[in-house]
Amino acid sequence: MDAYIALGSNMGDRELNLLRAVAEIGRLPDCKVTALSSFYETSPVGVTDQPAFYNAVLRLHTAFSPHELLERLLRIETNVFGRARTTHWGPRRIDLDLLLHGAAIISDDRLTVPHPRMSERRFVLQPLCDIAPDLLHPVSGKSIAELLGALTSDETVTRI
Ligand code: A4P
Ligand code: MG
Repeated sequence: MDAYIALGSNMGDRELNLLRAVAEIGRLPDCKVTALSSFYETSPVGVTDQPAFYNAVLRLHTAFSPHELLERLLRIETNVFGRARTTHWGPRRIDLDLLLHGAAIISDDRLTVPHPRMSERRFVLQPLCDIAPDLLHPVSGKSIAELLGALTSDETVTRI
């Protein structure tokens, strides 16, 4: 199954944090990173009074179920990056979001897939479009390139 994971960092060495996270995700059992976007520097969305982020997206070939994969991602956030859950949407060394898992549509108390805010966020759609422009969003049926083209937000997203 192909899953797409968004990576974000706005604390510490942001580029190194993304590289470390890609490596850790690639080390998960029976998982293989099969595509990786460019890295982007992006203006903060939501809580705007915080440092700029680095963002990227990868494609993972995996046998994990969506919930198992989420559990592994949360474990990397905590164990590798020592992430304490403090401010919602606040600064973090790493944030790993499961964007898509095949065509799965899930919404329970632990997991929502597709990620509920992915279609409005340039910092997600631009890197996702690098690696999967023709991929169809399982709910809207629109391609990633279409979703990106429809954005009107003034978020800045600069390839680094
Ligand atoms: N959870 C449910 N569904 C998912 C999913 N698909 N992927 C649950 C990952 N997690 C999911 O996440 C809280 C809980 O969401 C998890 O325990 C999991 O069970 P969190 O990472 O602790 O909280 P958060 O990241 O502060 O909140 P959230 O809602 O994930 O925020 P977002 O949407 O990730 O936004 N601006 C820029 N430019 N770049 C960014 O990367 N990121 C955020 C965070 C805000 N602004 C940003 C960026
Ligand atoms: Mg998150």
